[in-house]
Amino acid sequence: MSSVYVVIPTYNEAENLPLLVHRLFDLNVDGLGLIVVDDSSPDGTGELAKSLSSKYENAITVISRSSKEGLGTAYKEGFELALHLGCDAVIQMDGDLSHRPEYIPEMLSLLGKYDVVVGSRYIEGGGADDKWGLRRKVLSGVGNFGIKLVSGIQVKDATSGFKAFRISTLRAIRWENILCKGFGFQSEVAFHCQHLKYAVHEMPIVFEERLVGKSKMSIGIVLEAMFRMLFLRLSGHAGVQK
Ligand SMILES: Nc1nc2c(ncn2[C@@H]2O[C@H](COP(=O)(O)OP(=O)(O)OP(=O)(O)O)[C@@H](O)[C@H]2O)c(=O)[nH]1
Ligand SMILES: [Mg+2]
Repeated sequence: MSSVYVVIPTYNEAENLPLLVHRLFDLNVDGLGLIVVDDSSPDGTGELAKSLSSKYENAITVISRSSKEGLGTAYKEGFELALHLGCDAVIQMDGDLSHRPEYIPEMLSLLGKYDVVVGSRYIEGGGADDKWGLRRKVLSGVGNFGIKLVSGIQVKDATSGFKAFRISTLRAIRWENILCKGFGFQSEVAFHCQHLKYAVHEMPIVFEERLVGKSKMSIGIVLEAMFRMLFLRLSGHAGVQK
């Protein structure tokens, strides 16, 4: 049993994964294990993750899915495995180096006080690096504002995909009711944490634009997030109860 699992969904991240894995294990966090959920990436990310595992004392488990099914379902499968294997805490993060692994020790220490820690771009000290041009910043800001408006989510960064959970928190969430396949998944989780009255703490992070590889963001993914969050708000938090 690892004490902390980091769950990373990947689709064509072969250029980013080796450096990410190196930086993660360089943190020397006790009992760190990695779960990579890969959707048969054409660039061989899944095979690469398996081959990296031997270099890091088999601390990497790879879930290989047969087709691209979205990061939301990938996270759910990764979390399920972490719960099954057993651990004290779970981190979720992107595999494109946008989320700096070096924030993880602080996130884990904050879990001593809080149920969930959210890496936040929209609080003092947080933000995005200069490579995020004005267009990207505006899109993200408007998307975050829109989602907060329709859903009533109070956390400042409602679309953050960099989070740390106590294992008890992860176990109590009804994952079968979280349906978004794209980044709306992040907001759905924030919504559930709020309605389960978890102690959620936002920690400032600087989000870094991916240097290599392609973004999987699409209009369909944005619309899915907006409609799903509106539905949740209107349906009176159905499915959130413990
Ligand atoms: N397994 C799996 N992973 C995915 C899928 N879509 C995206 N990912 C991964 O999820 C993480 C976030 O995806 P990105 O393409 O960076 O999307 P994003 O971070 O929302 O968008 P950007 O801000 O434009 O980078 C990355 O590690 C992707 O490789 C998918 O369908 N399946
Ligand atoms: Mg990204």
